[in-house]
Amino acid sequence: MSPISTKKHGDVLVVTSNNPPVNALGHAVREGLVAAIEEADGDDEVKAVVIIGEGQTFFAGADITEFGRAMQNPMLPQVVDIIENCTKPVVSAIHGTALGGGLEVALASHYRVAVASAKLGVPEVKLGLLPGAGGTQRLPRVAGVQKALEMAATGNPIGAKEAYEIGLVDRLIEGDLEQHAVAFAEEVREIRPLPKSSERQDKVEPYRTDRSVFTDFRKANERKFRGFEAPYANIQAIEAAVDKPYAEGVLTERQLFLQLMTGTQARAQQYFFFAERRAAKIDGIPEGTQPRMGKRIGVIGAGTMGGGISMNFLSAGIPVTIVEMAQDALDRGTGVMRGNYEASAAKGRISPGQAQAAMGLLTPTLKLDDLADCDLIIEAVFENMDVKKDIFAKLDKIAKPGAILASNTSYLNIDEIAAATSRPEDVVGLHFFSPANVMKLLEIVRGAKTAPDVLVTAMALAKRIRKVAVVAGVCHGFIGNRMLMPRQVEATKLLLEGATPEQIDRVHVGFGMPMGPFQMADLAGVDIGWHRDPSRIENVRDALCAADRWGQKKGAGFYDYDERRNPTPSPVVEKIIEEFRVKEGVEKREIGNDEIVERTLYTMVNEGARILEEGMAQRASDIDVVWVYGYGWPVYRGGPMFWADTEGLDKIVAGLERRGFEVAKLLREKAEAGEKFTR
Ligand code: 3H9
Repeated sequence: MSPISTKKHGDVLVVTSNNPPVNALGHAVREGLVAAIEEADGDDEVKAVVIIGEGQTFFAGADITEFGRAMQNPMLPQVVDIIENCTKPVVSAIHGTALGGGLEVALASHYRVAVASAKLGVPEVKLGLLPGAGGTQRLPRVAGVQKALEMAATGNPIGAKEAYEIGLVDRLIEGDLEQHAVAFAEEVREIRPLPKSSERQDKVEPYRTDRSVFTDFRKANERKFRGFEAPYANIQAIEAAVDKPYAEGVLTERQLFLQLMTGTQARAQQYFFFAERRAAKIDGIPEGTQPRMGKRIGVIGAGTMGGGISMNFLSAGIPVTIVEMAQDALDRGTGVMRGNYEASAAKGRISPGQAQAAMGLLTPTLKLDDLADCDLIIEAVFENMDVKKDIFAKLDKIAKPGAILASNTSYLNIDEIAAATSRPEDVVGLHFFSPANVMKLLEIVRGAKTAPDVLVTAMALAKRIRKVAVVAGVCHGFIGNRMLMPRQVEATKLLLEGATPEQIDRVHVGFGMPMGPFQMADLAGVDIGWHRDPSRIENVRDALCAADRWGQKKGAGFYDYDERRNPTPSPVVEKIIEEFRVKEGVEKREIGNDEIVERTLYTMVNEGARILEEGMAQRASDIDVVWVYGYGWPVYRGGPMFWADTEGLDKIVAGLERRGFEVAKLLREKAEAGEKFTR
């Protein structure tokens, strides 16, 4: 049965699409839309058409699962042209989201009406693409060049109210959408000529002589778009909308679309779209497992981590009880949180009312006993097993039956922590990344005895606080930090052998990481994990710490910093490295960038393979989600495991062997079998 059905309301033909979950414009939908327009054209009684979506949304875009496969006619560019060329006025009635191809259908319609909660956007850039069904040509003609640039190159949608203000939506609807859309269609049914967005010139014409909008936009977003191909292709296509007649502009759009579609970046970004959604699926959970309650959260520790974690829940409207040992630490912690909310309000990201409401949900206390009514308690004190065990033993006595007891540890053994309680099935790791109120990633660490409904609750809460969660097994450093270790070890060895911090960081930044290993150490603090004994100097890091070079916070670390935190290479560091080189008897040599890649990135892939082999990650794509959201791995390279696949696993194995590393069994097996990690 076709997902498209038609029915008449008087002389208006209502075309309804019912293709759950998101009304993607798959083949059957496209075919049905064309048939519906033909029906309208061929029926004299029909005077106007309304296109509307059944269920939660209007069309959320092309069907991404069709990409990379042989597509069947009619293709979307044909469909939208058929809609625009309908001899009767076509009204798109929008609720939920009109995204990508969905907005292109709406733009090809002669009119658009929407409910106020609807969102309109062209997120193709996030899939490494551009709107390929006339969207880059019609959007600037309707919404204006500046807005089209913002929407297409960032992929962020706009709300219906804004869309109405800029003329992208013709009327905002309150009440029943279908009924009002039909009434609107009745109003406009006699108007001729039909307004066609492809023919509009008024909003693009002024830019033919003044190009500054494009140069300014490119410049303003230089950092954000670094390394990505799609944002620039989007800009170029919109430039064509200004420079060329519509018929020629769409040819440029098509050419750029095909170029992107066949490239590695689009493949990586589309892979990642599904990887992110797959991560939410937890293996081995009995069907029908229901989440436990998550109405009140307890957080132990009001430091940077505890405060950040609390803010996630407060912002989502969930009350938090936060515990500290001393009043001044508690006051300091809550003060920082308040300051963060106020800063967000000052920047206009939230309203002052929202900031106040969030802080109103916080109960600060010095008594652990006050956590008795919490459904989930997250411990976020410093990394010390004895301290954590002590806290969990106390929680065991305080927490109500069924409460989930979580640790925010980044390395320690959850099973050992769970053993300090009489209810290990209620214990789970919730590893937030710093700054916890900003970073999207959450590692859910599944202990040997963690109950299925505890995992389901953790996943559901993660979604509520807008985190992307990945399930990890119990091992030192879980997925993310465990893979960071070989990188760190090799980067430090490379320093002694002759590479500089700048060279290694440059290779990583050139690869697309937001920063290199030494820039990251300086930002996080070189002193993290330091033994705090200035007389015990066993490596470069000890020497830096002993010399008070703790990173950005001290104005000196692997780099020297000025007052504005601009880094410059440090002669002091060079000297420290030289001293160690002599002491260790390492000979200085020229290090090539290839060697840096093989020793710091191939070794991460190798560790990723071990993690998979040991079942510490459920699937290779989960590892990629951890690295993209936790450490800023460039999404256009898909993540370390996807990247390894694109490099070629045999190449990775050869590189590791050349540098004398033991190759993980799974990696070798896959390379020999000609298989990939991610497909
Ligand atoms: C395009 O339009 C190209 C054209 O310009 C040109 C062509 C020539 N296709 O995210 P959710 C699935 S490119 C297929 O969890 P939410 C998704 O995988 C497209 N499947 O829900 C998931 O499946 P499962 C431009 C899709 O409520 C299920 O739907 N459009 C598609 O949190 C639920 O998804 C976009 O990029 C799709 N297009 O968010 C929009 N979309 O349950 C992409 C979703 O098996 N989509 N699925 O895991 C989204 O941004 C969000 O899904 C949306 C709903 C906001 C719509």
